Amino acid sequence: MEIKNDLQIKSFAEYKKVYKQSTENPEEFWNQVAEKFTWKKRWDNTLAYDFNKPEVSWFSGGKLNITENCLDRHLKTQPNRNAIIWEPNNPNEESRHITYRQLYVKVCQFANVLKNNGIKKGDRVCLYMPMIPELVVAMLACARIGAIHSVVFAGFSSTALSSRINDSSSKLLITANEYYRGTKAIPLKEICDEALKNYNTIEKVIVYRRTINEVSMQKNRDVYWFDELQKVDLEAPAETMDAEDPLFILYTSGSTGKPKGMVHTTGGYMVGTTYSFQNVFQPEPEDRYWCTADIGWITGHSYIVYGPLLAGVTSVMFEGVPSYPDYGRFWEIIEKFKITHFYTAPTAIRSLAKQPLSHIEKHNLNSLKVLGSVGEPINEEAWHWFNDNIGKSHCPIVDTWWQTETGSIMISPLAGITSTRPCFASLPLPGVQPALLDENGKEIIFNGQKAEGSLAIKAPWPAMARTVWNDHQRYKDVYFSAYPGMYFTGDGAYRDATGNYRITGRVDDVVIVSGHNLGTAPIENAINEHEKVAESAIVGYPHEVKGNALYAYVILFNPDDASDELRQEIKQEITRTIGAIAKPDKIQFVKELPKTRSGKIMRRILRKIASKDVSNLGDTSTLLNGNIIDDIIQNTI
Ligand code: 6R9
Repeated sequence: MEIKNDLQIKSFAEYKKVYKQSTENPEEFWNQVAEKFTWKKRWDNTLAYDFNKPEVSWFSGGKLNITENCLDRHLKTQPNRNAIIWEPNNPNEESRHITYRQLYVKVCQFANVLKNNGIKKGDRVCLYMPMIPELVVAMLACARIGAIHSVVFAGFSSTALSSRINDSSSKLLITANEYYRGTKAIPLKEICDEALKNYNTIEKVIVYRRTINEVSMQKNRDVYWFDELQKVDLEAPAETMDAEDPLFILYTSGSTGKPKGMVHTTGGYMVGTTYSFQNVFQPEPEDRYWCTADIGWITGHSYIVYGPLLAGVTSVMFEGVPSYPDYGRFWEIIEKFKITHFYTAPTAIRSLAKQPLSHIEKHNLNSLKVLGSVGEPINEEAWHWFNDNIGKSHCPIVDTWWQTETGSIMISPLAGITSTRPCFASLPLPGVQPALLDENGKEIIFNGQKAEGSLAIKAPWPAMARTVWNDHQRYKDVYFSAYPGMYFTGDGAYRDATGNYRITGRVDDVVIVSGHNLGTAPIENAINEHEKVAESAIVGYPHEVKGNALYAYVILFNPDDASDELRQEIKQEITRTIGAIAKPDKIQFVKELPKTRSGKIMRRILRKIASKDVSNLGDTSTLLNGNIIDDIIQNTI
C-alpha cells in the first residue's frame, strides 16, 4: 500500500504548502507523484505544452500499461482484497465479490478474447453495456492490449449509438443480451441490431448473457462472451504503451452539432485520477467506496474504475436505480456492504430527499465516513439534507467540480482536511490553476476580494483530454479560443474573499438535466426532423428534482397542427434520436422565436420566460422581433 500513504495530504497546512509547490514547479511536483507508479520505462520529459496550438503532452517517452498499475501491482500486496463488489438490480439476486486476483485473471482472459476477435493496439472497441463487472473487465482488457475503449451509456438510443460507433470507427461492439433497471427490461442487443442496420464500421459483436432470454444472433458477426472465453489462455502480457497513447474516447454533448469524442491518454490520466482520488476521498485500505454514477459517464470511468483500482481500494458497483424495489435501496446497500465513501449526484439526493425519512431510519449508516457530490451545483437545501440525514453531520461532503474534458477532479475539498460549506466546491487540487475572467476576458487576479466570472484553467494538468477524436480543430475552437492561452470550462464561478470557488453553472448552450449534459443543438435538430416543425429552441428551467428540466419552443409550419398528440410525436422523435433523457418536460408552440439581427435565437430571454422570471428581461434592443415576446409570455406553460 505504499502508494496510498505517500500520496495523501494529511493537513490543511500541508495542502497549502503542496499547492504552492505544485504551481511554482509543476514538473517537479508531478514527477514525484508519477514516480509512485509502475513504468516499463521512465519518461524523458515531464511536460510540454502550447495552449495556442493546442498541444499538451505529459511524461513523454514514458512506457507503461495502466492495467499493470490497476491489477498486477496489487497482486503482490493484496491479491485477496475485493477489487469490485457488485450489487444487482434485483435485491434477491446474489451480489458478486471479485478480488484483485480474480479481476486480473478475468481481464487477461478477455484480453485474449479481444485479440482472438482481431483487435489490435490502437483499434477502437465500443462498449454498450449495463452496470455489470464485465463492463470493467472489457475496459481493462482493451487497455491491456492497447485498444481504445469507447463506452456508450446504455441509456442512449440506437441512433446515438450508431453515430458514436461510426465517429470512432469502432471495429468491435461489446454488449449484453438485455438487463433490468428497476422494473424495466432493456433489450440492449435489439438496440444494437437497430444501430447496426445501416452502414457501420463494426465487424464483430460480443454478447454477454446477463439474463437467460434468447436474442437474435447474426451469423459470422455475433458471438457469445462465454463461448469466446472457452477458446483462450488465462495469461495475457500487458502491451507496452506510450504515456501519450490514447486510453479511451468518451463522448460528451457539445453546445453545437454532434457529440465530441474526448480523447484521454494513458500516463497523465493514470497519475491524475489516482492523485485526485487519494486526496479528495482520503481512502484507507479497508474501506468500501461506492460511486453511484454510471460507467457510461466520466465519473464512472475515473472514480468507479480507474481511480479506485489504481489506488487498490474496493469499488462498489450497482446495477439498479435508487427507487427499486423502493426508495430505501441506496441506504440498504450502504448498510449491506458497510460503505465508507458514498459519492453521488445532486439530482439523486434531491429525489431521495422527497421520500419519507423512514426509508433511511430502517438502515444503519454508521459505516459512512465521507460523502461526495458531482455533476452539477448542489443547492443549499440538498446539501443540508445530505449532511444531516445521511452523514449525520459527521461526514465531510466533498463537492467535486470537474468535467469529462478534465478527466480528474479539479476543484474540491479534501475530505476531513478542507473546511466545507454548502454550494462551494472550495479550493483547487494541487496542480490545478483556475482563473476567473471578466467579460473582457481579463483575469480577475485574487486579491482577497469577492469576484464572479467565467472559469478557465491557466496551465495543463495530467488528466486533461488531449483532443477531440478526428477533430482537433473543434478541440481548439471549443476550449482554447474563447480566452487564448487558457482552457475555457464553459462554466461560470463565484470566488469568495477567502479564495473558495462556487460554481454557478454553464455559461454556454449546455443544460444539465439530472446531472447529464445535454447540448441544446442536437435536441433542436431532433425536433426539427418532424415534418410539421419549422424551427425550435430548447432551454433549461429550474426543476426541483432534476436541477434543470427542458422547455421546448416550437414553430410549426401550420399553427393549426398544434396538439398534444404532436407533442408526443416530438418527444418520440427525441427519444429515438438521442434518448429519453433529452425529452423536454414542456413544449410550447409559438409563432416566432426571439432573434437577434444576426439571426441568433435569444435563448437568454427564452430561459427567463421558461423560468417564469419575466420581471426583467434585460436588453431586448438587439432583437429583430421584440414584439413577439408578450405573446410567448402569455402562452407560457
Ligand atoms: C464530472 C462531470 C461537466 C459539467 C461542468 C459543470 C457541471 C460537474 C459540478 C458541476 C457544479 C459541481 N458540474 N460537477 N457544477 N458543481 N460539483 O459531471 O462531467 O458530465 O462532463 O459535466 O457539470 O457545469 O462543466 P460532465
